[in-house]
Amino acid sequence: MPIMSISLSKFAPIAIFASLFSLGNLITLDSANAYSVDFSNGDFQSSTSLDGPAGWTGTGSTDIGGTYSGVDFNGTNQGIITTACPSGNLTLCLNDRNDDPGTNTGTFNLRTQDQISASPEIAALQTQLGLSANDFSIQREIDGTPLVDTEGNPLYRLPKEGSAIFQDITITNDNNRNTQITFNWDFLTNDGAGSLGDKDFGFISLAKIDENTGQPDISFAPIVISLEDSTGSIPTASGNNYQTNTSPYAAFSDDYDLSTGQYRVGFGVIDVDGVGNSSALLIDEFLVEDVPFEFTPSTGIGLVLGLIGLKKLRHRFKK
Ligand SMILES: [Ca+2]
Ligand SMILES: [Ca+2]
Ligand SMILES: [Ca+2]
Repeated sequence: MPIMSISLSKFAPIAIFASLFSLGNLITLDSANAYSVDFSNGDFQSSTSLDGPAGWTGTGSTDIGGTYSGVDFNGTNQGIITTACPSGNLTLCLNDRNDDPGTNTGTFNLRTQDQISASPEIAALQTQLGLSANDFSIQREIDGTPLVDTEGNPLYRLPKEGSAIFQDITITNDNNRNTQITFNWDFLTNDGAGSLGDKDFGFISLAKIDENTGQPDISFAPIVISLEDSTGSIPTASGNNYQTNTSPYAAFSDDYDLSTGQYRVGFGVIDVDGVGNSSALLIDEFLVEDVPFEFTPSTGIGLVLGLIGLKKLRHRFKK
């Protein structure tokens, strides 16, 4: 019996410590140290403006609106981005260039906006998104198999032009938490694959921006993730809707180790190899938060032991 009482009195403080440690992860005890991130209009509902103050900035053929090409996310407004020229004579879109033969010129362009160069030599779109000139030169694939030259070196796609929407998010206090980015997306295309493999792609990009200079913070390596590529045979465009929508709206969620600071999140589409046969990306329900707490077995045991410990301690004090 004496042995039993000694083990209990030693056990209780350890268990309480374990409990507080677990609760510290579950509930941020000090609100001044809570994870905090600012972004706006992630559902594209509070504003359909793309001029920046309402959340999103658009560059190239972009818009916020309802159903597009027969697709929407639960019937609500969404972000829309395409790689098609308008009719007219603009800097890149010269002489009424028709990117989608078989349709009227400008059918798949939004707000009569020119395309933005995405070639590594000019890299205008990369610069606006805080990226490096080669960040869209992703490796070529044919049906998911990476392509290499005769000496085994990887072959890269040739990005030509594109469009994007972007906004700057600010993490005021990362509190050593990872950041979870989630959104829903759909890729539509009038393009396919050529002899050199998959062509156009929709992407999300992430770059860190120096809050004082507005220039990219090179301490953070920019991230570009291809969401979907144009594959298969190239269809013949007609009507007002894109020819290929291989799957409906999909969900994306991933965790990133982002320190406190300002980040530029971009969504866009790139024409690869040539400027014709346009593609589109639809985006909705963009959300940024700290990675939600998960009740793992170890933290669960900590909580349970802590509660036992508190009960024992209270019992001892009553005695
Ligand atoms: Ca929406
Ligand atoms: Ca184009
Ligand atoms: Ca194309």
